[in-house]
Amino acid sequence: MRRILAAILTCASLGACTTLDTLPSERVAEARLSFANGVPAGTAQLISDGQTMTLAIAATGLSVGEHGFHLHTTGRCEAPDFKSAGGHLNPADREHGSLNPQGKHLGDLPNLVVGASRSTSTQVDLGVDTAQLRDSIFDADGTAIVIHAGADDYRSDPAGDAGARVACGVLTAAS
Ligand SMILES: [Cu+2]
Ligand SMILES: [Zn+2]
Repeated sequence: MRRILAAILTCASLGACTTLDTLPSERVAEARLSFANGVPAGTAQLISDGQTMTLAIAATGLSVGEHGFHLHTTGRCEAPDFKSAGGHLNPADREHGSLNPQGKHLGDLPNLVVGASRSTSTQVDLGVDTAQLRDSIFDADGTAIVIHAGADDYRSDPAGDAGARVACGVLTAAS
């Protein structure tokens, strides 16, 4: 923890926090996301500091606005609708959404917010311990990352009413 804090302070004092490699971290998995027409939509990396997991994503080519963003239960991205990725990653058998009293799914993530650049990058603390998440992500059928056309309302079961699946990528173990 002290090392992480030191790294954050260092990067704050340098005025640049764009790289992750200043943190004591291990790349656990990565994904390349594509739109239904095959055009690249960005990359995601799953990073562990040994205790927690962070998902870092950089996406591009999205429409302006908020986009639902989830881990889906099956690591298969078949265009055009990406239904092959299944529902949200949900090993604890909860309902969808952080605003749902019965929620939330392990795969529920905050909406991506996209401005005029049509691009976005963010990091999400997944809030679970590393071992549990590894087991869920690297289960027999793998895991996909999906970006939706619309915003997730964090409430509507089972998928937040976030609309069509516009981009998808399969998480693979980092080499
Ligand atoms: Cu989704
Ligand atoms: Zn969900």
